[in-house]
Amino acid sequence: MNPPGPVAAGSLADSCRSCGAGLSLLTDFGDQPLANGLMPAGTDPAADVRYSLRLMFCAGCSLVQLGQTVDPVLLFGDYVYLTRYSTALADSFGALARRVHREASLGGGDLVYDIGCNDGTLLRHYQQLGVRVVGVDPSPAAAAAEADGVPLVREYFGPDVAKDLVSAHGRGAVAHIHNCLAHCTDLPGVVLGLRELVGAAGMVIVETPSVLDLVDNVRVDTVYHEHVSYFSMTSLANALRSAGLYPWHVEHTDSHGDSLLVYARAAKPAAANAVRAELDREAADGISGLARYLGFARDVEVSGRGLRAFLREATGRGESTVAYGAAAKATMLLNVFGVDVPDVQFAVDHSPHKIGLRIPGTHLTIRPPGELMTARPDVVLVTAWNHAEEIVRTNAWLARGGSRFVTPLPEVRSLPCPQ
Ligand code: DWN
Repeated sequence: MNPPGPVAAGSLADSCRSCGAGLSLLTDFGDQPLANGLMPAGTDPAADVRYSLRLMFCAGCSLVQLGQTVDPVLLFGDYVYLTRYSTALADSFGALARRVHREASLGGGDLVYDIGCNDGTLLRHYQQLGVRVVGVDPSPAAAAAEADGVPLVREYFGPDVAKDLVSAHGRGAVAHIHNCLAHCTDLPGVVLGLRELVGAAGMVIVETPSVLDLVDNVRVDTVYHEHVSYFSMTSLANALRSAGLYPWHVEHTDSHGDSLLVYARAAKPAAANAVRAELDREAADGISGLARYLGFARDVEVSGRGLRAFLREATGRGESTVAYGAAAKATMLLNVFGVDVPDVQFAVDHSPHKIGLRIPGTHLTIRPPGELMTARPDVVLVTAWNHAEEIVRTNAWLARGGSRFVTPLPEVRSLPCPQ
């Protein structure tokens, strides 16, 4: 197990952040470091601050959520994640902007909001389509958006910020929130704010990882302090309806395993076939019962044992392993499973905001991908598994040179060597 560091208290949630009902414990991951809390190289992992990390279930509205929250300023005040370095995700935003622009017949007079807009990747696509945009993001990533000419407000979003935005810029034809609703501690306030932004006529588009994908594919590395909520269509619909927003369409996207992409409006939809079908599927699958989630803790144990054994045997054979992608997921995988140097020697990442830093709770430093030329590891552990196809493609030379690319979850799987 990684060195125990100083433990700081988050604020304990004794009731559901969406509906207020009581919570049951699902899985206790102990004290873990902050996933994006990258540390200066050469500092001691034993000094890295840790926070309790427990998954809870609400029988009232089926929302899986964290049992405590960490101050958002600690999570996002020094945020190193920029969408543009997750190229597949950035490309998917381009396609989505063009599609919404077409299907909603957006014109120059229309306004698109993006909550948690990060470096403005999505909004820049709308700007290229001649649509007016406003982003909201309190993190340093927003500086990149501003540098690219994306108008934005550096605030933590909520109903008051929404009112100010509407009086300053007007109602939005569309309000996007991608991989951000799960980060919002004041869930009812944020959905009320979304309703305020779009009024009676506009559309809200939410993208968020699916809790069933988390449980069924043991995506334990996506459980971290930034993610306070883990949605199903059922729990998301409950949260949206509390603010008078009604889902009328849902699709699945693969930017982070399996995510829900949900379209909602203030008006009750005449027909919402895809939503109805998703809700029925989830109900048949026991989504509202604690039992549906109880196998997760055991599966996490099994996956951890498997990965540790794989890495230790490789080290035992004198083989070297390098992690690819200093993603938030990498921090959690390594810490929750107790993996560190020498079983994994270092990590590589192409984000200039991460290179030169250390993955918290571990001794792994983050180096530029170019170092693989000299290191030529026997094993490449693709910790940014949601980008595995692209990472293998851009490093085909390494695979053809004999390095084995593997993904860690739910069990260690070898990736085919590109022809
Ligand atoms: O919720 C969150 C999700 C949406 O995104 C955030 N809180 C943080 C972030 O999670 P993550 O860090 O796990 O995201 P990614 O997109 O899986 O991160 C991939 C990492 O891999 C980035 O640091 C960029 C890096 N990368 C690389 O070095 N070479 C990515 C690709 C595609 C590459 O070729």
